[in-house]
Amino acid sequence: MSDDSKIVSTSEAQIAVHWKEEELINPSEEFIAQANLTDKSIYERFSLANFPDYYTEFADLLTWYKKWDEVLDTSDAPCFKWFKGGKLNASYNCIDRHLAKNKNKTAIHFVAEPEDERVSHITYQELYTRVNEFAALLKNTAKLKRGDRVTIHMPMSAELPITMLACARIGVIHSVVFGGFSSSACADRVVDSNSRVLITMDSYYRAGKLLNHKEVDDEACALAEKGGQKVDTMLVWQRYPGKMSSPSPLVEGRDIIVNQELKKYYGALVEPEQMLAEEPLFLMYTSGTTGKPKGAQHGTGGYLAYVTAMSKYIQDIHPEDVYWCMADIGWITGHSFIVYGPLALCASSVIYEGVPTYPDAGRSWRIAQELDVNIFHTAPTAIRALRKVGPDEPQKYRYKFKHMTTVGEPIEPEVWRWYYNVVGRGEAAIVDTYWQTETGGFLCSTVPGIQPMKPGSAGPGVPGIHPIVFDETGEVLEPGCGKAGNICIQNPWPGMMQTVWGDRNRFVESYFGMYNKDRNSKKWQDWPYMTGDAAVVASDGYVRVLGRIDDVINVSGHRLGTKEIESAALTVPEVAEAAVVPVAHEIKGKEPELYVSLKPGIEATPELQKKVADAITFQIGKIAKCKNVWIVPDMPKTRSGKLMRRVLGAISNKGDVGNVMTLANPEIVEEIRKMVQG
Ligand code: 6R9
Repeated sequence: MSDDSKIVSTSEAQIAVHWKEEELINPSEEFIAQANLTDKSIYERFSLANFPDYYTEFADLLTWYKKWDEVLDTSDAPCFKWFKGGKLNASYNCIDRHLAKNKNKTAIHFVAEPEDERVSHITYQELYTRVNEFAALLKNTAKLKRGDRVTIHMPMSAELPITMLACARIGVIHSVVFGGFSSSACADRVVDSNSRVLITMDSYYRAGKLLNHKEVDDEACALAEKGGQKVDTMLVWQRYPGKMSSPSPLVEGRDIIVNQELKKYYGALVEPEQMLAEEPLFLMYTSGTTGKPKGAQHGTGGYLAYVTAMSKYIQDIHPEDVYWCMADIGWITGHSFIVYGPLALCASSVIYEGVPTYPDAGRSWRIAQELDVNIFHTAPTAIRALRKVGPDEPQKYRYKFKHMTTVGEPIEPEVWRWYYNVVGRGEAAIVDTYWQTETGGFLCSTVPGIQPMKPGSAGPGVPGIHPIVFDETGEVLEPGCGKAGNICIQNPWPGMMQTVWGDRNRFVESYFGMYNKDRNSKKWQDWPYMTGDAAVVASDGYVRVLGRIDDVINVSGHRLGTKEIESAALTVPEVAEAAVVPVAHEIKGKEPELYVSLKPGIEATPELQKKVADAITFQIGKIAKCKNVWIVPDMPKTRSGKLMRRVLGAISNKGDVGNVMTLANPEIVEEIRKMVQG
């Protein structure tokens, strides 16, 4: 998650990185033979010298009403406009254009949590019908029009992409808020985007419980009104069509039950709006450590072209594939790689309700087996959790992945190898995709049909992306120099956010503040995009992301990436998860402190603590010796599964843990605090 704290000195990151170089692993011949992209000349074609014209190859994957007049307009840099003057519609590209050949193909497999509900399969024809009907409702009942914003606070359901695509059809800008977010997080986003319509669902299942979701949004409406934005229409989808499964009463004059209202529009067709490429498609809020969340604004043509190309070339999706991305649609990964990318390619995309580990550790692999999923996409946090609860579980099921993705955090080589050997049975190609909410699609990854994999490294910039690493003075750190710095991207790309909704200045300062020398420059060369991540580039060009700039710890003038220490801890077989935080030290400046959780059934003992400490000294050296090794029952995590090092850091430094109520497991914070502070 990006935040404003990224404008910090990268002097912290001038480090000699002590992580041994991992061996390269080649994807199988079988994989390469079927891969979408095996032509190595792509890197030449997509060289900086050919920028920006090479990106028309991506735009050509889409169907346009009118081709663009200009590939890249830099006149309002760094708010770049891609494929200027071109006209298209995202819902048309994800649905209508597939009907002639593939109307009977499954677009969405929806897997409900209660296993006796079985899976529902929505064909492209049915998706077309349902998106048209809901678009008619949005237009006529909710009185929405092109350019309006709508907040969508829905759980994982087939109705969520239907809602998004219906908005896209009529040119309404959607702002999806992760379903697990609280009423106040939702209200902030309603206010910031000036949404007068909120779309929700009455209830949903999570780990065995049917949650009353409408209640959360009743509260969100009240809070939004206090914040200055009245929600005049709340559209409520029913989890069980035909009956309300929330005890919260309807609010007269505001609430409309979608499933009833839709009857007025059965059979309706709505012409897709011909959107300019640069018109916004959606907002995705991303939180900062300071200030209110930022609405990353993504455009229609550039974004859709970019995610379609990434799904095709990096995720290697073919129309005949069954593809499952385990993320929640409420995050950017779900937008780009459950909805827009895969559907633009006419793939079958799996959406599931619930959590991967309920009712038991085999759920994910059962879903994969039942639907014959062959491309699987998840995050290190889920991989670690699945490894923890059921390391041998995948072997019990019949499924065959040809390709797997990891995203969201650096992955420890140890965890990577379990993913590769056990989940992928040593056969599936893995791509480690490094990117951000703001970037729309991938920045760094291997192209699986061209390059070998390196556990723990994302890979080089994807074709067209030209990374560069700067130190805090703006000096370039050359690949192979062994030092880490702030990884930036030299060139704009079509998936890049257009601006922060309603706050151009914040966009400029947060992402370009440090390395741009002339705020009035109209040249793209003057606006390297600052990711705010520390990374080191090996001599082969592979990028290893160490974490946010502020995740780098300076110990006695030696700098250590928290990930290196965590990786070392994870080489101890009993350890399931590890997190390192910096603790202030009078003489050394900072000292790392380590938190670990153990695999099930393993007891915390002083011997084990010592074993972990020794592993770190062994793997990295005495320099990385931790002040303490705390064995905790679980790690504090966000709802999206990101390990909250900030919270652990506050505990270690006896500081304020801040508001932890939006965490997935707030109760664990107090337990750890007692353990550490006594
Ligand atoms: C897509 C997404 C972005 C931050 C990013 C970085 C971290 C993402 C990564 C990775 C190492 C990877 N990150 N992918 N770190 N390897 N493959 O996660 O977006 O939620 O905005 O987070 O996540 O620190 O800056 P977002």
